[in-house]
Amino acid sequence: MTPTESPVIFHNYPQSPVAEKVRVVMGIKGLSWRNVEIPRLPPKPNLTTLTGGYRRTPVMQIGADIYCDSHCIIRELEQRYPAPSVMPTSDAGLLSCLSRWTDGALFELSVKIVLGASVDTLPAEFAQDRGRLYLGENWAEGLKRANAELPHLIAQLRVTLLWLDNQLSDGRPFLTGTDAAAIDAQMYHVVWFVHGRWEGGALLLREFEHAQHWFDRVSAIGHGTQSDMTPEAALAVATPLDSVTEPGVADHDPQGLKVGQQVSIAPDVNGGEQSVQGVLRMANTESIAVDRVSDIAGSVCVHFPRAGYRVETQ
Ligand SMILES: N[C@@H](CCC(=O)N[C@@H](CS)C(=O)NCC(=O)O)C(=O)O
Repeated sequence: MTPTESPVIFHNYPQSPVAEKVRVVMGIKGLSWRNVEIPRLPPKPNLTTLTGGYRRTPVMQIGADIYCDSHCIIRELEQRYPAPSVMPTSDAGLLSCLSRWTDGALFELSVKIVLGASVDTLPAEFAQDRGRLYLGENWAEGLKRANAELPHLIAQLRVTLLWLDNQLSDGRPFLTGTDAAAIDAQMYHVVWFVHGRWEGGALLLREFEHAQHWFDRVSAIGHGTQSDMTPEAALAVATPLDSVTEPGVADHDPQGLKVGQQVSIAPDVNGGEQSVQGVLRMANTESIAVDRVSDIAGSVCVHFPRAGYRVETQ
């Protein structure tokens, strides 16, 4: 199989809101893709053998290139499949800034609402895993606090729904105008999560007529065309292939990164996560990629965004 024939392989699970964000982007682009279902809780050996330890959801694989984080995935999809664009207006820079908020603070708010509201019914193992990932070392305390201050958290989210409603009140179908954009998916994944997983979510959204219609419209976009693939088959796709990523470090790298250097990369949050070790292959302002050897899939190149990730040199 030549690299250009390699399918988009999406490692995810149905309940993941961050995966839903990317599934909607694949829907906007009308892509055909292969679906590999991964476990909701670690260990995820068939995933981490590809990523080198990154355990979050989702991860995209194209041949021997592995893309971690929805920001990195959406950027790569836009480059490989530019039409239709998910940046259909001339606001790409501003919308990227806004997406740091939807994917960061706004998503974390929705996590607190969903976990805080279900604190008494969450399976212990799930509470411990997601608590530590999103609420730090004192996660048990954090869960209790989220439960106690639920009305405050909902008041915070309600403001965003009002802003969405205002943006859509001139009758535009999508947030930036007539065409669906990445920012629709980035806003939608938070609303989808709260709507589906907090019992008051549907009622809250119904307060905002334009936002409700927009939610239904984005939901009708669908996910493109997906077909299931086993994790073993996904690993076998990578085995005979090499990464198609051009090596090189762009000028003025603030960390002085160099091709061939050993680096470790991890989300720059206190989530108790393992860092990914590898040999630097490519770095520029927005992205970084390392070469590593998977014990099952052979040589792979693992990509991350620079924004929100800490790169350490050894
Ligand atoms: N910044 C990451 C966040 C990913 C994230 O936190 N995903 C959640 C699922 S929605 C997760 O990884 N949960 C733990 C897991 O799936 O193991 C991205 O945009 O991809």
